[in-house]
Amino acid sequence: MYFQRARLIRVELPLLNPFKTSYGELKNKDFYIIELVNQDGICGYSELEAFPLPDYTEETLETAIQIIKQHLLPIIAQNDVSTPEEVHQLFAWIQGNEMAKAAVELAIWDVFAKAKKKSLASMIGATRKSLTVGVSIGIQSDSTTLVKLVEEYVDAGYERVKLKIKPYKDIAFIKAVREKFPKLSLMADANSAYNKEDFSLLKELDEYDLEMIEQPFGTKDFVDHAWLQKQMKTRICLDENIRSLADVKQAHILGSCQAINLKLARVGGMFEALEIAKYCTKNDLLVWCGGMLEAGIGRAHNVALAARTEFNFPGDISASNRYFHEDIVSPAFVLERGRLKVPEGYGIGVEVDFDTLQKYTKTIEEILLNRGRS
Ligand code: OSB
Ligand code: MG
Repeated sequence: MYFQRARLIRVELPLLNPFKTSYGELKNKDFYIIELVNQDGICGYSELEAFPLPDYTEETLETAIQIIKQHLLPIIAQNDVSTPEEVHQLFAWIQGNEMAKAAVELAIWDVFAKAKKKSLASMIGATRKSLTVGVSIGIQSDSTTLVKLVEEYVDAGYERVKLKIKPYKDIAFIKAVREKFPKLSLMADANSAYNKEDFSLLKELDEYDLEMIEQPFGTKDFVDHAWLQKQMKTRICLDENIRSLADVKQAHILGSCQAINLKLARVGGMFEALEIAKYCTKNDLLVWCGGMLEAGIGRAHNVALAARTEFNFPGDISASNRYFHEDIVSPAFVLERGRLKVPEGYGIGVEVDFDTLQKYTKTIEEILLNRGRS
C-alpha cells in the first residue's frame, strides 16, 4: 500500500466545562485531525492528541505537527507499507515524539482496516461488543459541587469515577465523595503534584478504599514511586511515566506501580500499546485504557483497544456528551445502560461529520505524498 496525500485539519472544539488538573486548565479541545488517503482513495483518520502547552508531556501541538510534516509524512511518502505494524519500525529511528508518531500510525491502522473491510477492533483482535466505562472529573471549587457532579455521572451510568487531586485539594474532596458513595469504584489522579514530603497526605488517602492513585510523583520517577507503593495498600498507577514497553518493564521490575494507564497517543500508537497490554496481562499488572479528552475519532481508537480482553477495568472513555456539545463523528458515542458500543463498521467504524467539523476548523493543510510515483 502507498499513500497519495494527507490533510492536517486544525480543530478547536469548545469543552462543555473547563477541565482542571493539578497543573492547569483546558477550555477547548485543541487538536489536529490527520487524514491519510491511500492509492485506492481509502481515507484513514486519527487525532493528534498533543496539548497546546508542554505540561502533560514534552510534546505540544506545534512540535508534533512539525515532526509529522518534516519527518513522519516523508517516511510514509518514501515507503510502501504492507502491514500497519511496519509503521512502528519505520518510525523507530526517531526518538520520542510519541504523540506525533501515534497520530500517523493510527490513521494508517484505520486505512488498513477499511481496505480489509474489517472493523479496527476486529483487526487488532478485540472481541468485546461493548464496554463499561469510567469518567474523569477535574478539580472543583469545593466538595459540595464535586459531590453533585459525581452524582450526575453515576446517575448517567458511569461505573467508575476518577477524581483529579493535588495537595490540599485531596482529602476533603475524596472524603466527601466516599461518604456519599460508600461502594463506588473510585480513584484519584494527581498528575505528578506530590513528592516524598507529602507522604502523610498520600497515607491518608490510603484509607478511602480507592481503586488506585494515579501518577502521584514526577513523570520521570520510578524509584520514589516504588518506595511509595511498598508503603501503600492502594495500587499506584503510572500514566505520564509510561511512553513505551521498556517503561512498563522498568516499573514492573522496580515495583513502581501495580496498574498502568495505557494511552495510545502517549506510547506512540497501536503497535506499542498492544505489546504493553500483553506484557501487563502476563505479569499481573492491571492495564486499562486512559483518555486525553479525545473527540470522536480518538475515542473510536480507544474503544477498539479497550475491546481487547486484556482490559478488565473501565477506561477513561466517556460518551461524546461528557466533554462536547456536539462531536465531530457520526454516530457520536452514547452511554447505554452504562456501556459504550464497540463500532462494527469498517475501520474506526464511525464517519467523520464534516458539516459539524467545518464549524470548528481553524485551518486545513494538504500535503501530497506520491510525488515521483506513477
Ligand atoms: O492524566 O489521565 C490524565 C486528560 C488530559 C490529560 C491527562 C489526563 C486526562 C484525563 C481525562 O484524566 C481522561 C479523559 O476523560 O479523556
Ligand atoms: Mg492521568
